[in-house]
Amino acid sequence: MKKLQEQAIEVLNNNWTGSFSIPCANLYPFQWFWDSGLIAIGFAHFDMPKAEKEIETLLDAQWENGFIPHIIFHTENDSYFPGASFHRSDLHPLASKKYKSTGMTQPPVTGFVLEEMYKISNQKEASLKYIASVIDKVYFNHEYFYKNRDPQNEGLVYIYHNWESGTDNSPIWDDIWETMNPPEYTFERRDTTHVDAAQRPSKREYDHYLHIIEIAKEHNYSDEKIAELSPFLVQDPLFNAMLIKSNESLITLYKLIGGNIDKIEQLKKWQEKSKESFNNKLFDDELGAYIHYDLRNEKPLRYLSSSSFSPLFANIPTKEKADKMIKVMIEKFGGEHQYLCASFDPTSALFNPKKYWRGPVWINLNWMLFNGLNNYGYTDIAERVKQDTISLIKNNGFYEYFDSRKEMHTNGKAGYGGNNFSWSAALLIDLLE
Ligand code: 9WN
Repeated sequence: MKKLQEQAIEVLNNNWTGSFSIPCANLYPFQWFWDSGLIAIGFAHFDMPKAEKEIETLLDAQWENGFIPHIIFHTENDSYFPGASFHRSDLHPLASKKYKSTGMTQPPVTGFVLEEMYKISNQKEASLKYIASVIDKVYFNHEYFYKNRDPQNEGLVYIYHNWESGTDNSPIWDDIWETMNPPEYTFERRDTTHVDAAQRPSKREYDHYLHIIEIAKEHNYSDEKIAELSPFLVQDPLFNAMLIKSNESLITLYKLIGGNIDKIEQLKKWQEKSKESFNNKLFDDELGAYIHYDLRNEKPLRYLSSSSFSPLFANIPTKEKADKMIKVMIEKFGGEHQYLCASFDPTSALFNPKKYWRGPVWINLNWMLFNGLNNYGYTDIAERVKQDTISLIKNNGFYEYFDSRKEMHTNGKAGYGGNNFSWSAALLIDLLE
């Protein structure tokens, strides 16, 4: 049998289209924002030109206002719903004229991805030259967020759709669905033709997803109107942690490049304010970790999920807060029958270890937690996250998500969603280095 690394490389090469990667054949046949970034980290270990091209293609789809869309529809393909003709990015006056896309975004990983690529590179000079040629686009993207997605000027940006979070059907959003009553739309799902419906969101959940987009489309994806009217408006700790981590990387990279004093100053200002608000507003002392905040209904969404621990990756908590978080992670997510780290609180009645973001383990979150835990010196638990990640993939294959219950892992059938999934392969390569 081939070594795990070789298998991972094969998955990535098979999902490479020539100028970007798809996350998974049939299920996700286009380019996705945060997938692209995480995939580039994997490629950087064995094929730097592909890693660079991946990011270049993503940034080529940037809008004139700095926005980067969550899906770029490079080709026609009806194996995914909703596609380009539903999303209609052309409604926005500043949308890319070259590529059709969605009118929503995803966690901004590109900044820290560039730094990871630089660290991995064994040709630092060439790598820095490449980074210098693309970094301003990433800066422009961050500027877009702070200018357009922070209506109360807190240093925390909002997401207006659950698909922007990347954690699509988390039970956290259930509270928001209760505030809405969307029409019963008629449409043909494609995801459930590729994956068992028990592992995917429900039809009613999709009605909510589509409805938020319909509202945004009625206003041509205007940020002002979305901030005013979208029934979904959330400050997400994972999303904001990605932005903060990426800010930090941009500072490091601009310093290496030289010059760019104004940008470095601005990035530092964003950092200071964002980290302060993040800790004041999103840390829940009683729960002992970070939570989401519903900006539309002005209320905290008091649930624990793997996103609650992601700020470790961006050096946001103090050591004291981090200690609390580790305790909660071990007590609630780290029982002896659980693989780390379930995407939702295994002690909650809403936990569902088979259903997408309602409980299964995801490799991208594990990769972030592994790195975050190590940064803070929690090396034992970091090692556990790493070994769990390797076991999950070794025992089941390169799936999209995995059952977090150890007892389910007896027959190699506890991997769910899409198989040969790109970021599971990419981040495993990085973990094994
Ligand atoms: C919607 C591509 C994406 C990931 C998301 C994951 C899933 C899409 C879907 O797949 O979402 O964006 O149709 O279910 O939740 O994190 O980026 O891999």
